[in-house]
Amino acid sequence: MLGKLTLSQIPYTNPIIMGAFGFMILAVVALFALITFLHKWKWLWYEWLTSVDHKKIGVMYIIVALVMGLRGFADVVMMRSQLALSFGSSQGYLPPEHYDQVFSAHGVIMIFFMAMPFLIGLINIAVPLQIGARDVAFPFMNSVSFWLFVVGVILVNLSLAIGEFAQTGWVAYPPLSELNYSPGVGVDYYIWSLEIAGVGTLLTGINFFVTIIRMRAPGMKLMQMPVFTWAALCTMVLIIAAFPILTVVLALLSLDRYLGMHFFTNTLGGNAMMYVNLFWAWGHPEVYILVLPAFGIFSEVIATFTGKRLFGYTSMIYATVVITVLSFLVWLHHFFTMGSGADVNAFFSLTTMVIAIPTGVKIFNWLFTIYRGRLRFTTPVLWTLAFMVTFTIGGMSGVMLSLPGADYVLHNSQFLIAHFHNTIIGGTVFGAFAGFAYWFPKAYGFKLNEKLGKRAFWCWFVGFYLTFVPLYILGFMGMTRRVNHYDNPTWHPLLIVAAAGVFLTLIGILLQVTQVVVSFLQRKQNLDLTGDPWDGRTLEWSTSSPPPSYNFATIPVVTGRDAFWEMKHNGAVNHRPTEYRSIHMPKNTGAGVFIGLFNLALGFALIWHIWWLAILGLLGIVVTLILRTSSDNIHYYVPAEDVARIENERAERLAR
Ligand SMILES: [Cu+2]
Repeated sequence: MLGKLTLSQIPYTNPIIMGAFGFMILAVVALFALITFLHKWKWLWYEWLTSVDHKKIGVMYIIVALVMGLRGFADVVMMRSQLALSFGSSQGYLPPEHYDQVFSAHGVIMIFFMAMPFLIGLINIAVPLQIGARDVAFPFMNSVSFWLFVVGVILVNLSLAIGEFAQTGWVAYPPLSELNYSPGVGVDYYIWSLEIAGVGTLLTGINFFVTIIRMRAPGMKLMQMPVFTWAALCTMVLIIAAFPILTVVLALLSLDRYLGMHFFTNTLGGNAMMYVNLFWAWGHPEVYILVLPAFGIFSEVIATFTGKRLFGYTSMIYATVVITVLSFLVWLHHFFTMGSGADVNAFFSLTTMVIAIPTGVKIFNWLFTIYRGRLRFTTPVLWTLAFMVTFTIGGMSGVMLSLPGADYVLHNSQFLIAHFHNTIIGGTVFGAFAGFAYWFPKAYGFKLNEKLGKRAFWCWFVGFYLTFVPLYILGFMGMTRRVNHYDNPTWHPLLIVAAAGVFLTLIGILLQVTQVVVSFLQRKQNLDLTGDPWDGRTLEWSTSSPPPSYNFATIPVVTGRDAFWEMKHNGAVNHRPTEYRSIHMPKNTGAGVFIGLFNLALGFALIWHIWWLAILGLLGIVVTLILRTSSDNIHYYVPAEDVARIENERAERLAR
């Protein structure tokens, strides 16, 4: 009846896991109680959970990503404290089978359920506004994408206390991830949480690709699009081209595990290295899916806060396109040690080094934009400057690793850990935080508290170097990744320093949480009445904050790059239409939530081999899709008088 699921699968003897899961359940119950107490269930359902509005879907992505960021960081605290304690005779407090799950979950969560959705959230909020559109091309599909992501989040968190998570690292290389070495459900949680969330990501890729190509305001040519929109477009191309590879390689692994096939097994013709090749054929484009949007954010921030047009716009765009193409030609640098021969290694070494060139072009374009600009040191700017220093160091250690000779020594060492955290934290995380502070007033109508923002920044910045510089050194000292205990005395002091860095970063995170809470409490003082709190250059700043559901009462006509800047300086910004028209908009729908619920049932059932539930889940998905796509009650009109009232109120506010 319940397949593999029995009570013995609950690790109730493990106090750490039970404590963590108990805390999670408590937090959820407290949240539900608060919503009930505030009578907000109806509001939550009709205004948010069923929303097809890109702005609201974006906010929901970011909220879930932030919560998962806290979860992923809890894993960091566990790993660093374990390594600070587990020296010599002390085994620390995390046994190997638990420690392995912690670093595997940390990698999966931070990449799939924190960094990527954070950026997709920012893209959801900003891109349709930047191109002068009222929504994305497929609003319903956008809602489905979001809920498939949430299903992945729920499955990963359920694995904490119902069964186990993978103990394979975030890459789940076979043969370790095959059934004979991982007989538990951990790898199946890994497979289905990523397969389901991955389909959501692919749908997002298609959605925004079509939106950017087809829904730009009249006059906005490709080479007049904001840089962030260009970065988003290239990111969507990467998603559309790369994510199907991940879907297929995980499907093949599941065929090995469920049907005893031999794609990646040691025996009967299986080839584990085929998995590794396919995984990284997706994996390296994935790292650019993570960093290209951040590059776009930095470009927007620097142009806005220097009050200058971005230097080298065209070369910036070409650099992004070149990186997009090259990112498919370097994957083997993740396993030079496979022994594929000097010629093959040399090719992938060269292509990897070449990527440094377009990245360098970007760094110089940002520097030349700052040069002679009136730089305002706001929090988004601090994250951007920190990125430029930190990412450059990460890039340089990447070039070191791109030398097969050096990589043979440093592969899978702590040096590698330091390198990819250097690029992902220095690039993606700093970028996400810059974008969060930059577009927060647009989404919420008030600015974040700058003082707390700056204190959090400095804790993160110093904490980052305290944590990862020791790991670079430990890599040279021969410490490998994924060890939970060691007895080399020379490593211990460095691991203590790294642990101190993590605790300083933790203070930074607590300050960020405080910043959001305090900003909400002080929102009346920081209201953004103009919709243009930073004296912006692109179209999103031409709307009120938050923008009305229809974004633009009349679709703007674009006459050049930095469209809003043009409008502010040629007076078009003051133009008001003589009359407003009613606006055709998509209706909110619960179908996205139900497709999510049925996918959750399907995923959970596949993990635990509860076949009847899997069939029910699949049926539910199909029926919901048929009902939704055959319904014609999916649009509504915002009446012209409502539009006029909203726009007049705004004009009065601006005139005051
Ligand atoms: Cu790579």
